[in-house]
Parts: sequence; C-alpha cells; structure tokens
Amino acid sequence: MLKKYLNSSMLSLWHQIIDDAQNIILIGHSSPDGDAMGATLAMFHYLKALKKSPVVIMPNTFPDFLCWIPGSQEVLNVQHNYDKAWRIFQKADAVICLDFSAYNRIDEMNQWLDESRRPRIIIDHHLNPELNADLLVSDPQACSTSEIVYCLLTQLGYDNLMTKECAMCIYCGMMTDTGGFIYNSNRPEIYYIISQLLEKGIDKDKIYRNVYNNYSVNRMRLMGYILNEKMVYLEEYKTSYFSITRDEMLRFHFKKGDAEGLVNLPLSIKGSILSVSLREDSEKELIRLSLRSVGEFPCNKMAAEYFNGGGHLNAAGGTLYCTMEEAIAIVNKAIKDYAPLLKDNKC
Ligand SMILES: [Mn+2]
Repeated sequence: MLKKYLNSSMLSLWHQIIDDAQNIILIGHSSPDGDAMGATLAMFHYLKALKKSPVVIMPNTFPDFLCWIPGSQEVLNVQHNYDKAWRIFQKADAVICLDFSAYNRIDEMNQWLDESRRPRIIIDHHLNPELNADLLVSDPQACSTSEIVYCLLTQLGYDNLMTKECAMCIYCGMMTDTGGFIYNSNRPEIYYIISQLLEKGIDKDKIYRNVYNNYSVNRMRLMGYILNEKMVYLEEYKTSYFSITRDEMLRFHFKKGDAEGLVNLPLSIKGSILSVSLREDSEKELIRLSLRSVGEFPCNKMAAEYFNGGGHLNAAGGTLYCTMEEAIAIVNKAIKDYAPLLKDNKC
C-alpha cells in the first residue's frame, strides 16, 4: 500500500551516500514548522539508531509549541549559534535537506549548501524542486515530508529501528501539515501510516493537545481582537483577510508562533473559500502573507503571481516589500483578479 520512493538505482545511491557517512547533517527550512521539525527529527532518531552521528541544523528558531518533540532540544540554530553550526556543517560527510527544495527557504545557509561538495539528499513534498541533489525524493502528493520519511524508512526495511520517538516526530509532521487532518488528507495511506505509528506507542491525542491547545492567554486575546476588529469579509468573493501590525504585536506581547493557524479561522465561515493574512515582520521591513483555501482554489498560484511566494493548492505563503496599506491594496487587487474562481467556486 505504501509508495516505494526509491527505484533500484536510487536505492543503491542511498546506501552509497548513507552507509559510509558518519556525520550526517539534517537541514529544515527557515521558521521551521511541525513538518520541518518532524521530518528532520524523525530522520535524526533513525540515524542515531543506525549508530550514526546526525545533527539537525535550522536557519532560525522553531516555535515554542514544538518544544515537546523528542530531540528538539538538540537542534542547532544558525541565528543563535552560527559558529558552532558552521563548524559542524563543515565536518559533514553527507547532507539531507528536508521539507524544502527552493533556494530562498534557508536564509544564509544557502551559501553553505552552494559551496558544499558533500553528497546531498533532498526529501520534500513541495512543487517544482529547484535545488540540486545527488538523490532527490520529491512527492507533491504526499501530505507532508514526514509521510515520505515514513515510507522511505519502511522501504529501507528499518521498521525495527523506528522508535516511539521517531514515530512521534512523523505523526507531528503529518498532523501539522494537514491542520490536524482537515485538509490535504483524504488519501487512505495516511491513515494506514497513522495506524502503524499508533502501534509504536504514540499518544496522538496528547500530540494534538501539545500543538493546538498550547496557546498563551495573550495569543487567545490576539485571536479575539483579530476576528472582532481586523477581519474583513468580502461577501461577494467569499474571501476574508486581516492584517497584524508591529504595534498590535507589541500590544499582545506577540511571541514567535503566535500567528500560527490564525489564517485558518475565517475559513470556518459558511461558504468561505479563501483566507489571507498579512503580518509585519517583527525585525525586517516586510509583510508576510499566508493564504488558505478550501476546494480547488489555487493559493499557490495567487501567491506566486502577486506575493512573491508559492506553496500548495490549499496553503501558500509569500512576502511583500512595501507598507501595510500598499500590501492590503495588492491583496484586494489579487482577490478581484481571481473573482471568476471565487465567485463560481462550488466548493
Ligand atoms: Mn511540509
């Protein structure tokens, strides 16, 4: 039932790269999410069970609500630990990139990868991989990179090396990339995999609570403020958008990760098709956008066309380098230009 991602030549390439490698670096994308953390740390636990010395390096910090993931405390963060991360990266025998395959997802680590001559494996589920790799495992149909990792480890025949910790990481990635199995999650294989992870002893109810019922009082109040005072609902386009400014973030003692999931909320409105959030970055002069949709509406297309971004059909993101007012005007233009898809959508 599970996909076998490696054909025979890829399989021998895998062994050629991994069997002789001791120091294996695992990299996830900037602003690591549950899947980036889940997929890299699942691979981390597996490689440890193989008696390798894996190290997970992320371009920057992961949100607080992921600190329960087994192994997360050992993750190196380039922003806080540049010298150490660089030293360790230089000693790598092999590099595995997980949950990204585009140049702009890893900040300054881009250059590290560019200059590195180490064998490189990429495992990802985003469309149109750009990065070069000795071995590319890409499947845009997979719900998450963590799902691909599960299938790979199973194909490699290392089921016995998959610990409960490893299973927890995989479940976390699959759950968070599907919003708790509410979108992009209709393939039966997903539930077969979950049944196998449960056999490993994971507590999936607890993982859900750790991720989704882990808000601060401030984040709860921010959520109420946004829905009450900031959300704009455009009835005729069945679309909502809202913005968060830096001042508002200060007012609600905003912490990294507090914006996570807010963009999904307006999709609970009956008949709603598209939701867009705009947030001023806390450090840089730019606006971060998130898009979520239901049904066939292509968030990734809109994000690429208007917001310098991309992603998946139902979940995408982008960046605008302008003021909030200008960004809101661009969002309104994008919505109007996509009117035919929004007005006729029978989702
Ligand atoms: Mn992912």
